[in-house]
Amino acid sequence: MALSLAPSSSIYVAGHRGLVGSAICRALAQAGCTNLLTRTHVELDLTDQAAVRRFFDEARPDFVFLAAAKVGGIHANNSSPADFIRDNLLIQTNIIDAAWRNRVKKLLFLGSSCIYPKFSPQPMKEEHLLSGALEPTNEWYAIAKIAGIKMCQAYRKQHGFDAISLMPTNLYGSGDNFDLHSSHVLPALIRKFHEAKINKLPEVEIWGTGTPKREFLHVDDLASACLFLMDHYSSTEIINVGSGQEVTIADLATLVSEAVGFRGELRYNTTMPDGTPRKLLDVSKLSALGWKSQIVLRDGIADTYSWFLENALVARR
Ligand code: GFB
Repeated sequence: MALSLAPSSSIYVAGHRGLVGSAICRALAQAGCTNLLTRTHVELDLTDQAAVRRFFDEARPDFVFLAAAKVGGIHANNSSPADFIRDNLLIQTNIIDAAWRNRVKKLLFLGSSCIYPKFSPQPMKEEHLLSGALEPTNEWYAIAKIAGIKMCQAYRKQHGFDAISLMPTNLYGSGDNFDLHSSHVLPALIRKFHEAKINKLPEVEIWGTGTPKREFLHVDDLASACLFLMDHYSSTEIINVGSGQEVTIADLATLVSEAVGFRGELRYNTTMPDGTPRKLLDVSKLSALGWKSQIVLRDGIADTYSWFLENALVARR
């Protein structure tokens, strides 16, 4: 049975300073939810089991949005596999267990589209989970996220804990990470094109061949889906959250260069990995529940570029 968020509900947003967590906080505030619990990394180290248990014992939230995670783009995933698998396993295990122990009414766990096999049929349906080998550049992160899904399912099966798991596609938007080593492709391209324009450079380097396809979802759309599913979904089955639209990296580069106003050349560095060739989510399950994304990619890129310009000095660069 689905539960409803009320203005007075006590809601813990884990990872409230990140791309996803900050968008969820904005959406909750817009929905009139005023009783939000947040803790910075300095106040609460989510990899510390005893500290997480203490926090839940004291704070006793009714609802939990588990948006805290170690995330990054293809290069970060590929070069720090130990950090990605360790931090994500610890964070999600500590929170899911402490939430159940403290009788949280409902928990929403965020996975990722990279949990699906590298050569999954497209678009990828929820039932394609664990049907083939993973993409090697991010299998460490993917395995941690799959463990999170299984933990939610196990706690529901054994304890009746209402934990749901959402699989978002590639995200972007206000508050993104613009560090060129650790970011995802969209914020990286915004920064590269912007700096090339300012410095009057003749070309911008794009990693890989430009042929992989990716589906992008604005983080405000994801936050809207999170609130919708917290209210309307209660199941052991995972559910995809995407825009249903994919573009090649080359087409994305053209869109971003137009938004930024860069007129030089694109140079493809094929010594950098492409990653999975395609990962388009099948969003028919979510559509059938009555939710669809609102922000088209061109508008979302313009919005993110504006955020970058206004926040460039404080953005994580
Ligand atoms: O966004 P991205 O880093 O992650 O890269 P993934 C997507 C594609 O863009 C790859 C290419 O083919 C990259 O080679 N690309 C081109 C670039 N130029 C750049 C650039 O300057 N920076 C970056 N970062 N990429 C991640 C996973 O996979 O996606 C995570 O590693 C997670 O686990 C996340 O699932 C959503 O889409 O390949």
